[in-house]
Amino acid sequence: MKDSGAEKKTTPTCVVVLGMAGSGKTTFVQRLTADLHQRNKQPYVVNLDPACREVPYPANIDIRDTVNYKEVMKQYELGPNGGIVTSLNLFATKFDQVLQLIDKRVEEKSTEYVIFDTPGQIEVFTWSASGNIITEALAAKYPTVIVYVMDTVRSTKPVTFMSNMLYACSILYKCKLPFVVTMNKIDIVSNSYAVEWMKDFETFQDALSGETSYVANLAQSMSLALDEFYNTLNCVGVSAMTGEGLPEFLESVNTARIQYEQEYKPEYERLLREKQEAALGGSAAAASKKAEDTKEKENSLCFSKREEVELPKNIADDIYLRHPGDDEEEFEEEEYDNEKEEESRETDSFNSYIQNRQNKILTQVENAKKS
Ligand SMILES: Nc1nc2c(ncn2[C@@H]2O[C@H](COP(=O)(O)OP(=O)(O)O)[C@@H](O)[C@H]2O)c(=O)[nH]1
Ligand SMILES: [Mg+2]
Repeated sequence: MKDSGAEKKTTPTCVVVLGMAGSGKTTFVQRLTADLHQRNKQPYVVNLDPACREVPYPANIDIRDTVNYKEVMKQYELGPNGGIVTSLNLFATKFDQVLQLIDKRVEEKSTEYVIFDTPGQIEVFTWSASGNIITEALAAKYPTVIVYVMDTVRSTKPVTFMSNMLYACSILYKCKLPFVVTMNKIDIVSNSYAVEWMKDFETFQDALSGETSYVANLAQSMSLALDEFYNTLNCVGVSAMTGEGLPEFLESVNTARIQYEQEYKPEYERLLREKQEAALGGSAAAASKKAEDTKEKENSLCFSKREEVELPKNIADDIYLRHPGDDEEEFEEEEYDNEKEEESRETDSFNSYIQNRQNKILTQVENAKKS
């Protein structure tokens, strides 16, 4: 790895690890954390998965210490997915405090990497307001890199590979942050097939030609579009299990950090300047109204979308937030009983049907009596 220099010591790179469920995000964060500790570069690690049973690495901040996702599910009658999304939304509203903790750590100790493990289901993070808030808030302050973990074993079919790449591409266009595609599990299947497909368009077309399904034509056209995406992509093969490929991965993160400095940051600053100039150009009255509207928001970097976060209407502030290490509050392990809930819903609707029916008959009898 290149020497990071004095500046880098005080400005860590935020590494946000995303990927499909089971691609190996948590295992990869565990391996990366252990590797960095060995290199005497203690990272700052944040777990953003509220439904993770056990976090297999030493997390400096763990969402589970703040939001109890099972309690959120119970109180708002949400299913497991709703519970996870709402928990992350709740956490995102407090993200300014997370930033303060990171700042504090960076001041106290040289920290090269701040690593974020995200929820198992990718869309919880990528298609929710909270994912946006978190990445935007981080990227406004620190060099931030998205690490897209891809399961090499599950992507050997050309169409599956392409679907995975399209997903990666959509995240790239959505967040516009530098990207490292991390092809994981190379201890089982080498990622060389994927590298070949990405480098040589014709090889991929050949692989696709064996495809007989109706999507084959669509896949061929899509792969043309993806060709451009592949050209500029940082791509690396790793094994979260054995640690293979980690030095190359750190190199890629370094390259992505440079891309952040050279591309993302100037663009971000340009947009910020434009916004400030527009605000100055407006009438004094409009400006003062705006200032009033954003008074509270200005103190934090993650204000921009706070109002977009969907929270249950009857939520009382902090009701589900508890403090790290408050072990007495340990939530009882209790399986969410879908069947029971379904049954109770069915009973309710049956009862209301009977009630309606009774009312109808009574009205008919009354009418018959009258006539
Ligand atoms: N062989 C192998 N298995 C892996 C690797 N990375 C993760 N796994 C396994 O893949 C499964 C899912 O991993 P996990 O980290 O929980 O995935 P997540 O949902 O993305 O966080 C687990 O059974 C891991 O042991 C790897 O590099 N090689
Ligand atoms: Mg995980």
